[in-house]
Amino acid sequence: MPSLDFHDGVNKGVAPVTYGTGSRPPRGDYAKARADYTCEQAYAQYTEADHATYRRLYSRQLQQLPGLACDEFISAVQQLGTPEHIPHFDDVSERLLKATGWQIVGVPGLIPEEAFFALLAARKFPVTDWIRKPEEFDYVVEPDVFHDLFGHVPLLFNPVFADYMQAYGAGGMKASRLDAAELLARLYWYTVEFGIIATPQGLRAYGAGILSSAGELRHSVTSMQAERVAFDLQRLMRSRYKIDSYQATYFVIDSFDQLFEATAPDFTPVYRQVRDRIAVEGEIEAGAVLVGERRFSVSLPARG
Ligand code: HBI
Ligand code: FE
Repeated sequence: MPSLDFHDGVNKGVAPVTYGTGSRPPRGDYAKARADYTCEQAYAQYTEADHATYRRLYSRQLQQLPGLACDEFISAVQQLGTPEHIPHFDDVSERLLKATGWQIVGVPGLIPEEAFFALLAARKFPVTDWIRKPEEFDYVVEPDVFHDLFGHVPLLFNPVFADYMQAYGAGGMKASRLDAAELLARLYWYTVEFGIIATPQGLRAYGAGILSSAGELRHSVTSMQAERVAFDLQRLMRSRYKIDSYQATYFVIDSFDQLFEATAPDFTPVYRQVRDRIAVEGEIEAGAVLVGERRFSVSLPARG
């Protein structure tokens, strides 16, 4: 993800954070956050309109899942509880703790990388507590409770993916020391946020950015306009990504085991090799395909 920018004088508590270098202040109330950036879910502050927004987003997304989302996601999504209102984080946590030892914790919005990695390494997934306004129904700039909860939490019920996320957090704490945060952020972006998995039934989405997006879900799996290449750690780390449009390239894994195993070894030599290669050949632009690279073809699902 792009570098995080600290804003002074916006709030009194811990420093708030936004993506990129924009000057727009983040929306969350960072004054209520603890030192580790977590906060209580201000449940009583949700209005009936907030719950209605969640309900509408959930139902629009749910009906799109068959044939586009991976089975692991579809079978776990009901663990979020009733689609009728924004879930209580504590209820979801209780089920998640039993399934994979993960918990969800409230946060006011984006948090600094170090704090984010530390939470993941402790098997705690930060979930933004506020929800988008009705006028942002189709697109919200900062992640909100719908993206964080609906997009990210179902796969945390999968044991292999859950371990991958924890390992990512631990690796992140180390990457900060090795000055490799940007390379590691690409891994997060192209897997956790925008990952695609190949199944016997065809390509399916597992990335939260795709699964919480009304338009990108179909685009990522079926559009002829997008490139889909096999997951390759070093190729991925050399690849730039888009933050303001659908992805031009998606990386396809064969299984969550493959993802976990490919990312288990120490990344210290990987970062060095990737940097050396970038120094010689440059970065790979989003949407670029390398000579001889295998691309996945899409099979258009039957229209129903
Ligand atoms: N904070 N709340 C929140 N959610 C994220 O997804 C998030 C973050 N802070 C940092 C961050 N993501 C990125 O730096 C990731 O690269 C890894
Ligand atoms: Fe996300």
